Amino acid sequence: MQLTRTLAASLLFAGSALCAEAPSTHKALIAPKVFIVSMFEPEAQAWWNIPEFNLLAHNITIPGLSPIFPDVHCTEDYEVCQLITGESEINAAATVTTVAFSPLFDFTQTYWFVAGIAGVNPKKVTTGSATFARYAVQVALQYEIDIRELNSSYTTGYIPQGADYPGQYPTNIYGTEVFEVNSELRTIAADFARKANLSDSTTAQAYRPRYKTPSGKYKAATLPPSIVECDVATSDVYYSGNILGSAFENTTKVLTNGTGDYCASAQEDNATLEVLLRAAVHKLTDFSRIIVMRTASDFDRPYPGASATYNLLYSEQGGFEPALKNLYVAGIKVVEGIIDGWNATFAEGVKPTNYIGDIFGTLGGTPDFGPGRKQALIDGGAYKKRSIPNRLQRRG
Ligand SMILES: *[C@@H]1O[C@H](CO)[C@@H](O)[C@H](O)[C@H]1NC(C)=O
Ligand SMILES: *[C@@H]1O[C@H](CO)[C@@H](O)[C@H](O)[C@H]1NC(C)=O
Ligand SMILES: *[C@@H]1O[C@H](CO)[C@@H](O)[C@H](O)[C@H]1NC(C)=O
Ligand SMILES: *[C@@H]1O[C@H](CO)[C@@H](O)[C@H](O)[C@H]1NC(C)=O
Ligand SMILES: *[C@@H]1O[C@H](CO)[C@@H](O)[C@H](O)[C@H]1NC(C)=O
Ligand SMILES: *[C@@H]1O[C@H](CO)[C@@H](O)[C@H](O)[C@H]1NC(C)=O
Ligand SMILES: *[C@H]1O[C@H](CO)[C@@H](O)[C@H](O)[C@H]1NC(C)=O
Repeated sequence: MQLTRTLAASLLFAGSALCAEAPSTHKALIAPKVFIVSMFEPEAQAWWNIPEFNLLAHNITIPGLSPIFPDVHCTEDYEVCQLITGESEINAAATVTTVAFSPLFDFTQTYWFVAGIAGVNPKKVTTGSATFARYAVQVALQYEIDIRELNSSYTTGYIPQGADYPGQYPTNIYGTEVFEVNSELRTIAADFARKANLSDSTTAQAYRPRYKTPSGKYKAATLPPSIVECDVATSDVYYSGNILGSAFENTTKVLTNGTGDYCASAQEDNATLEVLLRAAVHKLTDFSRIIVMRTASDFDRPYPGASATYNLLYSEQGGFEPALKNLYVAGIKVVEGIIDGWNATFAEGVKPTNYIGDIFGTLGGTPDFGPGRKQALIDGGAYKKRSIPNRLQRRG
């Protein structure tokens, strides 16, 4: 495999101008220690013009990347690289597939560092914080009926696929509903990030007290930014409000069998993880080397008394700037921690003690969520044999 890829890479370099700039080491594949996954330009720029390294030393154009982000960026020595997916699940899947399966790279020892901003659950975190996930849950992969066409038995319009009511476990499984990453690595990464002095804004400081309530249910939202280990939801739909916030909190619980702790919402992570999993099946990537960090740019639901539209469209929460800044401020500690500890720890890898992978158990082991490999494969593949009507035939 290694030989084939080296050969393919040489052929690529020799045969065409695919690279804006071909790496000087033609014989060796590019083997980054850390690969930063950014989703859009402001997240990417947070890592440019920093004193530690120059990610723009090499721009490598790869066919298949986003039309607006056509290059992978790498430092002079290729130890740290960065891609920019473009936003939402389709862009993330297409871009990460292009890179993960590219013959230019050797990713067998690479740490994938998803570093993006996110909306956050005020019960768990405040703006400016950096969250580190163990689970990523594709919360909107469900049926949906507008709540106005449902009766009072329904508290949300989202119904798990193959189920009748919210809160039930889905019986139609696509395989991307939940990913679980290395929780030992997550803790190490979060501890690195805790060395950072997080950035904040005066606007955010002025906004947070609005989440004070007598019960203290949003206490986390009123505190200064911090590092929090909690889970991320993925949805193409950029949602806001109490009902969807609560609905997806519940979906996370159901899909992770009660273990997941929903705190951040983004539009890409499960797509990225699905690709890294498919690449891991072919030993191109190591699924135990993934860190998912999301910094908090805004709240997913309003403070008590305010509306969902105000929260989404009109509020000045002051979290966007510090969230972008903290991608670098917290993230650089993670990158440096990995590189400085390479020989001692990270070259060999951090052994996970938890299950890692998807709901099918694709990488081996026994998922600690989902109905078990056997049933998941039945629910995922054998639906045609079942005689349950319409809703099961309409999967796409
Ligand atoms: C890489 O691209 C960036 C813009 O995206 C540019 O600023 C930088 O100079 C380029 N680097 C090289 C080595 O051409
Ligand atoms: C609401 O609709 C569901 C599905 O049609 C039905 O089973 C249930 O009895 C209805 N509940 C009420 C309170 O009307
Ligand atoms: C953290 O940064 C703030 C300003 O952003 C500064 O006032 C404070 O002294 C810093 N604390 C430490 C421990 O570096
Ligand atoms: C989430 O679950 C809680 C507890 O079961 C329930 O009270 C709440 O209505 C659910 N939220 C939604 C939007 O369905
Ligand atoms: C790590 O190991 C490599 C190869 O053995 C060596 O060249 C390098 O100096 C070591 N780095 C550190 C920081 O010890
Ligand atoms: C997760 O919950 C579902 C639905 O309640 C159940 O069928 C399944 O066995 C549970 N899986 C694990 C690993 O506990
Ligand atoms: C999405 O990925 C996160 C990790 O970032 C994982 O916790 C979650 O279970 C995944 N969800 C889905 C539906 O794939």
